[in-house]
Amino acid sequence: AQLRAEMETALTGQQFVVHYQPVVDLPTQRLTGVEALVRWQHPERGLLAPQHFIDTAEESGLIVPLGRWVLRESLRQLARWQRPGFKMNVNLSARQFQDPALVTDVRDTLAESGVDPACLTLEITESMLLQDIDAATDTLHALRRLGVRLAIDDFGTGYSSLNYLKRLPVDIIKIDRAFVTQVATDDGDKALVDAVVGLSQALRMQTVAEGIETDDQWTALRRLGCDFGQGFLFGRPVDPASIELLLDEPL
Ligand code: G
Ligand code: G
Ligand code: MN
Ligand code: NA
Repeated sequence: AQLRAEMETALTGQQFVVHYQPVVDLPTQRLTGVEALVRWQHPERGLLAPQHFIDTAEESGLIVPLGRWVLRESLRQLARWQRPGFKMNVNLSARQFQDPALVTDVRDTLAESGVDPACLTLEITESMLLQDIDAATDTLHALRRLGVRLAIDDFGTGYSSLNYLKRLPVDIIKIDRAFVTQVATDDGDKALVDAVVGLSQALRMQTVAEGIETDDQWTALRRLGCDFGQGFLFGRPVDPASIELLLDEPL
């Protein structure tokens, strides 16, 4: 309860900040976009990662206004960084995804920012789709009609059946770090990533491998045909000024 009250103060007091992690084209390591990751600049405890507050935000419902703020803030950044093809990925929480106002919020925030909706990718997790797959599919279609792209985050850690993946209006599959860590050393993980990449290609989806930390992982994933990559090898989540140093044509 205390944390929740503190977070309400933090939201009005502008203590939240957004950091951005590079997403690269896997073969070339060229920067193609970023993922927005929220942090809390706590007055006493310093910069807090989401693991310290996202669950509380979700349980209390505060994730809805917080998520709305993250979307507005990251699209404001994207408008500044806009260059051909550069993409912004934003995570949606379960509560946000179920919020009846989500689609109009996203539409209005896009309009306010002036960015091309195709430059925004919204990330959802498999578990968010399970409760009511028909309602979830409707929401995904409505979001897609706005022109945004959709990604399934942490893929492989939930219970997605291949059967419904086929019917989901999704553009991108993000392969969870759990499968990337040993992709160069474990034949099982390699086979699994191979299968997910093959499946994605068959469904005309793109793949992003998450949590790439070593050259060996990068090489293995490139050979397996993964399209994009994210991980400490290419860049940690950093503040906006640090991303600006990486842009091809600096601001
Ligand atoms: O860098 P990292 O510790 O930021 O992120 C940890 C987890 O927090 C990730 O699973 C990520 O999806 C989640 N997360 C980060 N930012 C946001 C956000 O703005 N909204 C939601 N719903 N989750 C986020
Ligand atoms: O679940 P989601 O993918 O939205 O969140 C990304 C999380 O993974 C963040 O906490 C981010 O800091 C973390 N992360 C990103 N790249 C790496 C990496 O290469 N290694 C590790 N261990 N964590 C990573
Ligand atoms: Mn994510
Ligand atoms: Na993930």
